[in-house]
Amino acid sequence: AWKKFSATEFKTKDEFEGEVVKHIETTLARSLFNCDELAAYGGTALAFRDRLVIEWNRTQQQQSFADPKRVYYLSLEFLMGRALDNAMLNVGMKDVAKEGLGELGFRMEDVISQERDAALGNGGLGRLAACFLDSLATLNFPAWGYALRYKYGIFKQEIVDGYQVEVPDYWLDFNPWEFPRHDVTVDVQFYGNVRKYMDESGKQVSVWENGEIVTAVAYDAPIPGYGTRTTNNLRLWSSKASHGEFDFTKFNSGEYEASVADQQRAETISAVLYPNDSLERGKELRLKQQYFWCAASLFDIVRRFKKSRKAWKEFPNQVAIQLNDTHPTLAIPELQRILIDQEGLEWDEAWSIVQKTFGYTNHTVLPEALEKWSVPLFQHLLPRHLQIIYDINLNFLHYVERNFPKDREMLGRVSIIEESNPKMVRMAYLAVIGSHKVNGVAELHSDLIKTTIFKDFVKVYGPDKFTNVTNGITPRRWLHQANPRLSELIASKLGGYDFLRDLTLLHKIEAYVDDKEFRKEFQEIKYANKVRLAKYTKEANGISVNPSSLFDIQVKRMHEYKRQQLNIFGVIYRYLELKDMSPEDRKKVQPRVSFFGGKAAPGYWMAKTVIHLINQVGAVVNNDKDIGDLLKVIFLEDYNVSKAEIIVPASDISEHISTAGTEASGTSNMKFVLNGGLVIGTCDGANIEITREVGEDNIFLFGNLSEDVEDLRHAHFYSEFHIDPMLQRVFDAIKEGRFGDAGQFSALVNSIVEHGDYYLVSDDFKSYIDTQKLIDEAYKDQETWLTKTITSVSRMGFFSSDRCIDEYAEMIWNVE
Ligand code: 26W
Repeated sequence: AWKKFSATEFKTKDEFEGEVVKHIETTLARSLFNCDELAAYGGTALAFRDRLVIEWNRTQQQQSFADPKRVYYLSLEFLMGRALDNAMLNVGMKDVAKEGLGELGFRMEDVISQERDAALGNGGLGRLAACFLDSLATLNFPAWGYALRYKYGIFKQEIVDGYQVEVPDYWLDFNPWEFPRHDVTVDVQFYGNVRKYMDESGKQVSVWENGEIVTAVAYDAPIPGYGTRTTNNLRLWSSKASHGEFDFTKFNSGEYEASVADQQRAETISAVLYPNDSLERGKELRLKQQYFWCAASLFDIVRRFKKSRKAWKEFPNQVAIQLNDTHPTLAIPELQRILIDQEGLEWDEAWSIVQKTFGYTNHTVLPEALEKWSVPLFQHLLPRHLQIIYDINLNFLHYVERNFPKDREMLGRVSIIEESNPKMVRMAYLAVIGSHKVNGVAELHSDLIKTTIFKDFVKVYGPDKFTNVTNGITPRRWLHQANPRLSELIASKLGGYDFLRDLTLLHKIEAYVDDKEFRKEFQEIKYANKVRLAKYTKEANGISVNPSSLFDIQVKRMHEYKRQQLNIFGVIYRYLELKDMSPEDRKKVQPRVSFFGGKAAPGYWMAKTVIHLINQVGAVVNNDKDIGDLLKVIFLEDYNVSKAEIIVPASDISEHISTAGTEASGTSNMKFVLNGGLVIGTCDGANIEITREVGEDNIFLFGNLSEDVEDLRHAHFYSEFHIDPMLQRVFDAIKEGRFGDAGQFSALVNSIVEHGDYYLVSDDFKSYIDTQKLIDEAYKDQETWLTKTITSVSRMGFFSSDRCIDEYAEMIWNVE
């Protein structure tokens, strides 16, 4: 039998301290006499890492031996946040460590907060991938994540004079969680040409040659599961110049500078995460990143498969590859290329393997987010892949032609190649054609993709190829770590922490909804979490907010479709109403703090304008003596995972107010409700399923429905379009210059007044304001409010990412 921990074991606080001291003095080569919090973090992280590594090695060895079907999750983004708290949770021994650190003179929270976020993602898609890794390990699935090791993650946001400024995020200074594997490398080719010839048997062979080679080096990070010894692997590829002959000739011939330049050019590939989260810009470097990562990952996956010496037809029984959006779609032609050009399989046999191997998850229906690459760029960078894509397309179009002989338009509509100038490769179509299952991320979204962007493909393949897997979140991070007191309260009633592994057990706390003690404690926890956020706000923004106010929070990427502008216009409206009231009437008003947070893509001017407006409104409202605590407006700088862990547990209300039909799912909506906050939201994404679970009485829905959006947009142009009068009041106040120079906000106002209000801000404004008033009234009745929040928490079991991963495993991956 395995001894659970064979090396560097600690069971007591003294042993733990010994480990920490050893690491500080030897691994970090620091003196104990000037040990600061950062060194304490380093020592603690390394002590826990030692224990993680043992389990990690064991898991990998056992998987190599048993050789089960593995899941590979290809995602350009993994928004992991901090690792130490999670490692402590999964290893256990956090209490021991807390005591030990105390003796060394440190507080656990301070030590944990020394760690920099691993911010290798933009938003929802990247954080979902991180939750999935947690669930895959917890559920004991043999699974690997594959991504790029960006030197710079998502930029750090600073607010200067109310404007967003981007600062580079160099996060790798000290990262104890990654292990460079200098022996695990893959050479990846770009550019070059394709030579075709007949071999002796008369078969045509293609050789892609004379390209530029860049080397991928693997960096691995352990992914521990909760309540299990399984520790999976996240493999990140870093690019460097290859040390092929080419380099050496240059070097030896004295072209030192040129060879250094080559080096830097190669390293550029994995240098920086693209900060756009829904605008495709068609940059060559981005396509290079995608191919570099797909080629390295597939080489690695195929290499592992070949060790088992199984027949190629077994490949899909050993390997499931999930494509997180279209970013890894090149993996499809790459696998086809490996199988036909390198392994000598026939086209049809290879293609059947490819289709059985891949599954594709779509995360957005926004047309501007759908990836397309120009054919000339493709031809230049990946000439062989372009040929393969043309062949895939040809076969597919023949099939369509045979089956839909009467619909001549169909061929042009479903072709992978868009006949524009220049021609474009539609990556989403390639992903659909190359996969055996396509899924959306919430019910409404999965229905929408079938009736809009993939409508014709439903005709071609039938509806069964398309399915839904509603998103989920890991309760380990988003309940237990972010809100330890709530987790403890729940555990005290359920007789332990089993609910962290089976979140449906939460339904049992509904029995305590009338229990006085429980209610009191639940309410105290919410208050304490609000105090914590108030304290943070004071430190970060220098503004005091009253924790007894209603905390209204909208934190997510800044985007017009998410409608932070609707929220801030609503705040302005509230302010104008407050200004009009008599001091007597003001006394009856429910005090509120409106928190905002989120990054705008650096080139997205409209989103940046909204940030500026929020800050300008804050500057006016927060300093208005008439208003005092009745209304505060806070923009929380640099929203990220670790800040979310403070922000999410502190909401009374959170806002998920996208134009109906535009937000694929949303996942923070789930996090807020799980932590005892209610939602104001549109009938969009997972809000709809949250409503189904918690009940209509426990959520504040408003606004137009997705089926009406098209007609409303049409009406803005072809009927008389009247701006909602309440919204007009807001615009008048902006135009009067009450929030600074009106000219700065004219494009924002005009997008609604002049340019058709694409996101239906005016159409939904009244309904939004009315619903906010309902919320003010409801909040005054604290007892009923509390009942709503407790009931909601108890009904959130469905939204665990564990449920979600089980669905993928069963419906898409066929793994146990
Ligand atoms: C090519 C530029 C680009 C980059 C990222 C386009 C699109 C993306 C992502 C698909 C954007 C994204 O994060 N989508 C979000 O995915 C979440 C997880 O499924 C959903 O909860 C969000 O609703 C969706 O916006």
